[in-house]
Amino acid sequence: MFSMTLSGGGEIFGQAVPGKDENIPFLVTFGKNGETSWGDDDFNSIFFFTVPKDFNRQFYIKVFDPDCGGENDEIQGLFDSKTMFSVYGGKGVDPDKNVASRGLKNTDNYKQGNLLASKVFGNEATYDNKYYSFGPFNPTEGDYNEKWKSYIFKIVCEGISGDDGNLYRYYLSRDANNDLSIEGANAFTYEYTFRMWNDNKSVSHIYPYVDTGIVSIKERNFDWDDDGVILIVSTYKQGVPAGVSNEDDEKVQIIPVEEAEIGKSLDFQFHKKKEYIVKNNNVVVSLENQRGDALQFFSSPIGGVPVYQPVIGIKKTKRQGTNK
Ligand SMILES: [Ca+2]
Ligand SMILES: [Ca+2]
Ligand SMILES: [Ca+2]
Ligand SMILES: [Ca+2]
Repeated sequence: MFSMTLSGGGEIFGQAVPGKDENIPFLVTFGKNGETSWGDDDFNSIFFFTVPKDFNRQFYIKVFDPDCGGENDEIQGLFDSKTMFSVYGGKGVDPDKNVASRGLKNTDNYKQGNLLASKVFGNEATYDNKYYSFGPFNPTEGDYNEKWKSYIFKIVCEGISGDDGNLYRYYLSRDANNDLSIEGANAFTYEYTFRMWNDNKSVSHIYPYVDTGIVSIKERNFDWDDDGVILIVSTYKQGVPAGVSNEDDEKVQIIPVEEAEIGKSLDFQFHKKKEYIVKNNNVVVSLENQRGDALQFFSSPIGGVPVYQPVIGIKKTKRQGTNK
């Protein structure tokens, strides 16, 4: 069960988004006049933060480099984009209870919940390469989820005008001016739009959690620019290659899940192309189970980073659909 994993797992510090183990430099959201061929298919991004109910102090949701200009960001012509970040709490936020909150379909009203804070950023030196802190928030302002024993908050990033790419990161912190994590907190999303490193030796990771009842996963990647290989690693899979997309297209494939992978995280590994550097590659990844329900990616993998464990002398169960 999820709640057991969270509490029994001990030290989960998933407050940095992208997470420490993910090795992803930035999230990216383009202005709504951007081209999807630049790597963002919907010009918005939704992340959830979970704060355990035992934590009873105020906290902040910090955004690093919220502006679109100066350092880090992707210019198209000139910097003329505006990006709005909005924090939501209260009823309607919990994506378990309210599927629209996941924002996977463009028609979904993903802004349900109480708007706690919101700010629009343009090309502003004040916030360039610096943090802006939303908050303080009280944990009880979140949407309580009994299964996770946590309050859930949502932060929505929208490229409301312009065409440039805003690169940024989040951090959930006990302090406005320092990065002080909250024990047992975590962050997750359903659709991950991120920037790859401009380094052909780098490997980035995302860690979806395989809950009870999942027998297969439909994986979609968009605008991968044919940038090397995507491998799926778990305690059971040594490295199953996934189909890769190219320019402004998507690749979808079904990956069977084994009994041994239930209740753990998978490791989707993004190995950049070795022959030459695909520069400024932005990519979108989303997953759903066999019932069409979206799977979460946790910034801090539930149960830790999965390591392949060869099965020796034990008959494998459920061999169907084993990939080559
Ligand atoms: Ca910047
Ligand atoms: Ca522009
Ligand atoms: Ca930025
Ligand atoms: Ca791309």
